Amino acid sequence: MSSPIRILTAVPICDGHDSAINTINLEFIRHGIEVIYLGYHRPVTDIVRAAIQEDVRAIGISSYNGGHVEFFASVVDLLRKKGADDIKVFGGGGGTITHDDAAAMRRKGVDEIFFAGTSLDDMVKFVHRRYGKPRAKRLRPKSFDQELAHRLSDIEQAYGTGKRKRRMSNAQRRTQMTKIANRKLQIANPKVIGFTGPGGAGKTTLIDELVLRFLHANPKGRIAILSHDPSVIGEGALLGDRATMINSQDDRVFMRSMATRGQAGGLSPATQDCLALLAQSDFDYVIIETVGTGQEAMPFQKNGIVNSTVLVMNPDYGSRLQLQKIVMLDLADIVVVNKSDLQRARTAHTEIEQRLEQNRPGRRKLGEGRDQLLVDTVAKRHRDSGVDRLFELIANR
Ligand code: B12
Ligand SMILES: Nc1nc2c(ncn2[C@@H]2O[C@H](COP(=O)(O)OP(=O)(O)OP(=O)(O)O)[C@@H](O)[C@H]2O)c(=O)[nH]1
Ligand SMILES: [Mg+2]
Repeated sequence: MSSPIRILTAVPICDGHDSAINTINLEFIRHGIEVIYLGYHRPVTDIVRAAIQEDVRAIGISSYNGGHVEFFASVVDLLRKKGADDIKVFGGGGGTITHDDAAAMRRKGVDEIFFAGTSLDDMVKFVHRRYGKPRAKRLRPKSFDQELAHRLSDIEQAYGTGKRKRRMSNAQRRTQMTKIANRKLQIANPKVIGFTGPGGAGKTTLIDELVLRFLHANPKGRIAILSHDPSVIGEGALLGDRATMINSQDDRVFMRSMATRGQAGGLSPATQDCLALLAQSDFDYVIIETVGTGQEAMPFQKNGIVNSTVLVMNPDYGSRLQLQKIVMLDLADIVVVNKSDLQRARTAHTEIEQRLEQNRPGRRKLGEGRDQLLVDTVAKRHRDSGVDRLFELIANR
């Protein structure tokens, strides 16, 4: 079985018309395509950086506010400049793109423009026909990010085609790590931090705020993010975290979005190996975000590559009884009560504090017991003091 086609979609800068692309995204996903959605009001540089890091097959742009001939051409030109012209460009903009404009855009290297009245089915067929086959030949990577992106694709594809077992043994992983280490990527020793928690608790928003603080605190540092969204084997997925992560669209941030491709528990079959590769690469921090998880989830292996784990909780988890059932409350190094602006947050803090108290050294009948940290945040507020505190805790761990 071949891996799903991965494409990136976006709406250009100064354009808020996202309703068309949202409809098209959903149709693509329904037909087995993995769509990394970057959002609206996006500059050429963000689109090209994301496409290279995500190593997509093509970029689909939806443009309504004019300037499309120049905008599409700039995307094609920048891809060429970056040595990434194996990533193709296509798109539409209803009646705002005339047939003459479309002809000019094709001459400048755009693959296809879709006009008003085209059926969604025709667009899906186009993507499968044009981008469904594997690339004939890989271009030699021109940059560190490009090389890393290609290797992450190789790992993901090997799992997709069944060439690699669903989970490697530790011995196999060590061999793989040695092979990776022997290649040319610089070796570093980054802090690897795992973020998990229920769907919608604010993990992505929080990570983006932490990235902003990191970029300010370390003027030359680099950070990698491995982000997950759910999908079923052989089906498509909406990988939408980039649309929320505004601060993370930066040359010093390498971000990769992965679909779980049928694996339960919050991560993808290829995650461990992709994480191993990132952890061996030249980053100060590697951040991993799971999909929204349930009570039983414990996505990060004990003594694995992840150094610290952060459980992001929504204040609205139910009652104290629910807290007894959340396995990660025993395992996380830091527990965050996000959305502290909400009414129930104060009660949530007290209840979770009491729950963590049961894990403290001396309180546990079995095992050693541990000191866990509890932090309240409002991730959607800029300059939130709780997020500042979380950043300090992570930086000093
Ligand atoms: C809906 C709409 C809005 C909504 C947007 C909602 C949203 N969140 O998207 C609202 C009301 C908010 C809005 C606001 C504005 N709008 Co408006 N809007 C439209 C409208 C009516 C429909 C666009 C649409 O979504 N079509 C549905 C899609 C699915 O169909 P389609 O356009 O025919 O596209 C086909 C293909 O091209 C293809 N396609 C499209 N994109 C892509 C991408 C890919 C990857 C692929 C494969 C295919 C593809 O899919 C369709 C298949 O049949 C158009 C007029 C029109 N009839 O086109 C004006 C229009 C685009 N808007 C216009 C304007 C001027 C504005 C405003 C500036 C108005 C104002 N003065 O405030 C603001 C700007 C908003 C902003 N921030 O950018 C103008 C643009 C004029 C121009 N460029 O010269 C238009 C053309 C109206 C007009 N005739 O004046 N708008
Ligand atoms: N009120 C409030 N809303 C927030 C806060 N932080 C995030 N949100 C909102 O919560 C919603 C979900 O945020 P995300 O960051 O996407 O949550 P997530 O945990 O990454 O979601 P999944 O990846 O889908 O599990 C968004 O609408 C955010 O704007 C907060 O501190 N307070
Ligand atoms: Mg998220």
